[in-house]
Amino acid sequence: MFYKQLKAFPEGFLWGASTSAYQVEGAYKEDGKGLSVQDLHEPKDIADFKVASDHYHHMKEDVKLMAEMGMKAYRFSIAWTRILPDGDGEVNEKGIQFYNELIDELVSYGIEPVVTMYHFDLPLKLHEKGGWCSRNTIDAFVKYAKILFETYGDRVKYWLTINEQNVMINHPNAMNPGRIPTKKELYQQCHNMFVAAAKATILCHEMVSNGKIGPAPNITAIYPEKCNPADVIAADNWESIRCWLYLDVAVHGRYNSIAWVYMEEKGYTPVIEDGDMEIIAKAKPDFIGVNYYATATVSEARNDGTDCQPRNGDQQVMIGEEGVYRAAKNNYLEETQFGWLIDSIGMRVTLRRIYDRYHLPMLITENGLGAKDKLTEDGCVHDPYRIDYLKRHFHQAQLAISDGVELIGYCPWSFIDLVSTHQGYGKRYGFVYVNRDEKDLKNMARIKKDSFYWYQEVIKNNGLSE
Ligand code: BGP
Repeated sequence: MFYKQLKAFPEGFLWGASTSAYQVEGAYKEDGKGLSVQDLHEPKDIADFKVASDHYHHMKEDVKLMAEMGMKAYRFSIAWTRILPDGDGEVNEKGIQFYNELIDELVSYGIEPVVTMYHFDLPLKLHEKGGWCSRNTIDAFVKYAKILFETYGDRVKYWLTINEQNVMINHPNAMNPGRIPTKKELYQQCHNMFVAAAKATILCHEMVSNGKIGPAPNITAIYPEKCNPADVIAADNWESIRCWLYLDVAVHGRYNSIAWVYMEEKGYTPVIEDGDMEIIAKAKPDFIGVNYYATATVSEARNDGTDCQPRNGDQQVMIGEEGVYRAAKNNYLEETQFGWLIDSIGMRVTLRRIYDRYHLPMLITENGLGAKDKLTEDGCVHDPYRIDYLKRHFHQAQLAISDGVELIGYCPWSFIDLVSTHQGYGKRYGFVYVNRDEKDLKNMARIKKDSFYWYQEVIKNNGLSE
């Protein structure tokens, strides 16, 4: 086997964990919060996002647990609708106060706040006025961004603009209650998000001293099924359309030619207004947030009406696109209980590809294992599968660092159990168990899983001990 000298995780490495507002907070219309598109979204037969893990009412207890685990960073999102209930109208002081208290609490324990400005929860009022298809949403986002930088910029140095813009474009169901937009509309939404994120990036640099800001897309290496060159082209194309498009615009300030030609051929090109590309080119991210779960494997499209074969609606499962690519099986990889591939080496591949293309520091903003965890009679949650999963991925992260990749931190999904986008509490990711299930809210007690204690050791040692 090829010998590789392992480098240590750098000093000050941001070992952390992630959540997002609508999946963890609950209190969906308390203290002046407006509704977001997620508050209308009630996944079939499963818990909705209205109570979630009730973090809104357990905030101090939760942050104490973060400190006990030793977390150096906490990546969370701010609910736009707590700050501006209508998306662009009056400011809600109680919402401002909640995040002030959360940030103060984190800082008091020496935990670095890493804030996602927008994680799937567009204010419903903006959605009703056209959502991201409308340029007004760009202005609303800029107004919201100014408030965030002004209010929290003294304590928050790490900012993420938009979570998984590429997932919102490729899997629009959950973000668009009512009619699903056409692809043409989706690529217009996408362009408008690029402009909004670019404006926020420029503002952050103007308003937050030492502020660092970047995008947080869901990136994954795409493998060709065979060494058949036609499969390689299909994999290249899909990687450019699904992944690089989003980082090329954010970092290089331009659409890549493969994605642009794809949009032209399909009739999806967005309207680009005068000045948009200048703003996009001027905005320079400081780092890249990477959500990585699994690689995908594809083969050449047949273009015979069978390329798209929907399996389930999950964001991580590729389904194919007519004339573009076919989803293929990768016999080298195992799957989770939910059909997501487990590919730790693929994470190293992905990180290397990103670094080669952009040469920016990276922060892993999501990665983790969704499983059907059980609270056992001994009052514990034994999750050796999660420990095994993370161990393998941490090892590959260390190998990537040893390859020269600049990795500044690792925030697994998720700090605590929260509502999964499709499977409610039947699919858990946390280091901390929340004692509730789909229908029964029980007592919402927080219970440390075995992985909690394991991760605590990893953080203490600044890496894996074996
Ligand atoms: C990412 C999202 C997260 C989170 C995670 C796990 O795509 O950014 O919000 O939900 O996936 O996904 P799921 O809950 O579907 O298992």
